[in-house]
Amino acid sequence: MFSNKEEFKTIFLKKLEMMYGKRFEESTVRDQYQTLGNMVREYISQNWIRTNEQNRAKNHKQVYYLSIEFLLGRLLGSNLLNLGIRDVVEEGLKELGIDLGEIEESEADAGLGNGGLGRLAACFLDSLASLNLPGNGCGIRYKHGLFDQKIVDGFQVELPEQWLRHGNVWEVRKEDLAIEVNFWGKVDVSNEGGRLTFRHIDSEKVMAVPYDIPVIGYGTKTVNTLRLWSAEPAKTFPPHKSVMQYKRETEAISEFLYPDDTHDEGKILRLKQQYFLVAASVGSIVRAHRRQYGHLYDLHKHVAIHVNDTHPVLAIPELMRVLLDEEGMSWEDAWHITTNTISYTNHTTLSEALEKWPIRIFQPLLPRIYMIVEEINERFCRELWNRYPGQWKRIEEMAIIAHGLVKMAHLAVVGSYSVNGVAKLHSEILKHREMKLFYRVFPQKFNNKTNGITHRRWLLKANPQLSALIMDTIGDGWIKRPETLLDLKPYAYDRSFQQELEKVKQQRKALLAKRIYEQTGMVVDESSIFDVQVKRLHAYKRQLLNVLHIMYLYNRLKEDSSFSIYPRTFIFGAKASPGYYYAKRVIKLINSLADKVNRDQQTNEQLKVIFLENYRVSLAEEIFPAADVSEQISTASKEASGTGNMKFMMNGAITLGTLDGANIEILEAVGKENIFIFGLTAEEVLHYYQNGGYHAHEYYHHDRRIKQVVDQLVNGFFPDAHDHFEPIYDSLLMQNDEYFVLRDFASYAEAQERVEAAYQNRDKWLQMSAINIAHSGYFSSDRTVQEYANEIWEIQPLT
Ligand code: GL9
Repeated sequence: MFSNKEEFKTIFLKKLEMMYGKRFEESTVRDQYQTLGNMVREYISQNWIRTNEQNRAKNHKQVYYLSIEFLLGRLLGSNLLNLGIRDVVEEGLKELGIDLGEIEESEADAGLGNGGLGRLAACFLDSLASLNLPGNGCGIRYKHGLFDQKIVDGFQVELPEQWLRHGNVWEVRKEDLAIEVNFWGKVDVSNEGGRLTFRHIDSEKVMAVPYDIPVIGYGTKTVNTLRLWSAEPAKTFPPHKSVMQYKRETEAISEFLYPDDTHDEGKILRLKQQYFLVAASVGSIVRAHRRQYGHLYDLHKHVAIHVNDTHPVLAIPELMRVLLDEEGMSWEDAWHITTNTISYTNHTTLSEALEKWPIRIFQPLLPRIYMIVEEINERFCRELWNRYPGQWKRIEEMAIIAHGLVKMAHLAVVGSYSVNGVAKLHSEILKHREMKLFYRVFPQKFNNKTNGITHRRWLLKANPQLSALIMDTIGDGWIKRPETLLDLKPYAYDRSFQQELEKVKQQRKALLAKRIYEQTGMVVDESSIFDVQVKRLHAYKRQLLNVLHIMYLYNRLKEDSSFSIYPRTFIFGAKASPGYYYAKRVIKLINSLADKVNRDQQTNEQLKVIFLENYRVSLAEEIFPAADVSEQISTASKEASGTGNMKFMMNGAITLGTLDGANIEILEAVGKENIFIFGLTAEEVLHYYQNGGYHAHEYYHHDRRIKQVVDQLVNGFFPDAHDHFEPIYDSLLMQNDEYFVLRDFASYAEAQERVEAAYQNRDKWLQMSAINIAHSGYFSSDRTVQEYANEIWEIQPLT
């Protein structure tokens, strides 16, 4: 299409004129963005077609990754990088007087996810394509992604997100491939020649229309597909509803992403979304398979369907329905195929996140699917009865349907061939605690796949400065083989490398300081320690521990004139689920603290607190490269993996963390001299829980630092607080501090002192930083996805 910058310029200008009927001089940044996006799509169109043809021609086994969330962020920059044309494009545009960076920034984030779980799905897509693996994503094309966050008077305000306002250059609508999805109605059972047949009748029909987005691999010809489904009215309207109401209810299915992070949202619309995703995805998978093979008897040999958390677990009964009712298979054949096709990842053990649907909601909405789940449950319970005769309590505990609820995690384990956790500790907790009864029955299903992140977005794209330094030092082999970042290790001890690394970090801190100034009007000290906690706001992630510690530092600085600290900028970014009352109060607390501390002339040269509003993928790309300290301070056992921890590490920040999730594996990789660990272990935490918790009051009374900061939540210390922080105070003292914030306070404060001392030994710190970067290759999602491909999906690369 174009092979040098002159050709690029010619085609770009011509295309812009054709698309907009105006001269380049009159074009807007948005026109230029659209033009460039269209050029990229044309550029890859042949490879996209070829990838699809190859998949068919070679009878390649394919994986479909079903996820209710894909947190993609922006696509232009990563597509240009993966195609290897970013430099040509950048130089060409520069000669036209256009800044590519500005064009990239005009792209809206595709924010179709809440946090780690959705971003993991996006990282996996990048790795699948880059490894030439035949893997496609299936999701929902929400009209509105995760809400935009504004901070008003310190409080979070949510605004509807509008990523599709100016259209989406990356998507292709494929109306001819729409799938009909059925809700409500009833099941008609008839006996046809001695065989029971089931017909779902009087249903309300919804059309699922696919929008395909190309997923471009790095330095390969593979272009996979992310298929996002949009809900539209069908041709036949339901007879008992007004057209308006039917249209509204139908379109509502793909209107909003649920903004809940790890909480179960027991709403009928949410269940509709889940079945909509699953029915459309399974429908299009089997349609393609039937066309190619004529039948579905060896579906499991050609297709793997992965369900990302329990949200798409209805894929199990839906595939059963297709095989039984549409293909006329026996239960045994259908069950064999289904349980050899579906695999499942668990992403959390928080009990409030385990999805349980009331039968009274489930059954009327999905009558045939409910019948099938009942049958799965009955057969499973019968098996359990044979295995554990008389142990009705155990069987009740393991049942898929019990006490009026359908338990989605149980259905997932019973109906799949693989169940994996997302970090070593998490997978062990699943086997030996959370799902131990299931582990006894199905030990062979359980396995671990430690999470990873795409180093192409989170290092190559987000941090071109560090990437250039790495390339100057060890070449560019790490882009394809991230484990070779280990070649950097000897340079960790090299003085001149350390100095270059420091320069890069300083550049990125200056850029973030600029962003902070633009967003908040605050001037921060670029030579202070940038200490960062960015992630969803959750009690278990313990932003509160960080806050209480900052309050303690502030108190000391005010009270003790002999006390001083190395200048520090504490940076927060977090969205709270709109209905999560406590989390929203913590956001207010961070902002009140920022207000108080930043205004204080006596301390503000040493201490600043910044809350960056509207944390999202594109903002994250500016934050990780600038961080010195990575706060990963969840209550041990609660954070299944974490993935931000890996993004920080890869950009040379040092982790300050608990022995939780993947922090443990980061520790194993870098060694204890290159990470700051504190706090209770998971075992200690779980032991406390078994014995009714610990005595928060004792820690409050016996440590005057703690007493002071906890009292300050309610004693007028925050002039604008009124009674805003009472719920936080109560969580600590009235509700006995479920997340061990006060219990871990002293240990955290001590670890923070170690951080401060270490930072001042510059050579040592830079050495630690380099060692972290060198060991971050293991945490690339290329490694993770390769493990899934080999050990779960059994798929081979396209060649
Ligand atoms: C999460 C876990 O809480 C994280 O620890 C984990 O890294 C990610 C990815 O495996 O999954 N589980 C979960 O429900 N969320 C996670 O981030 N939350 C959402 O993003 C919805």
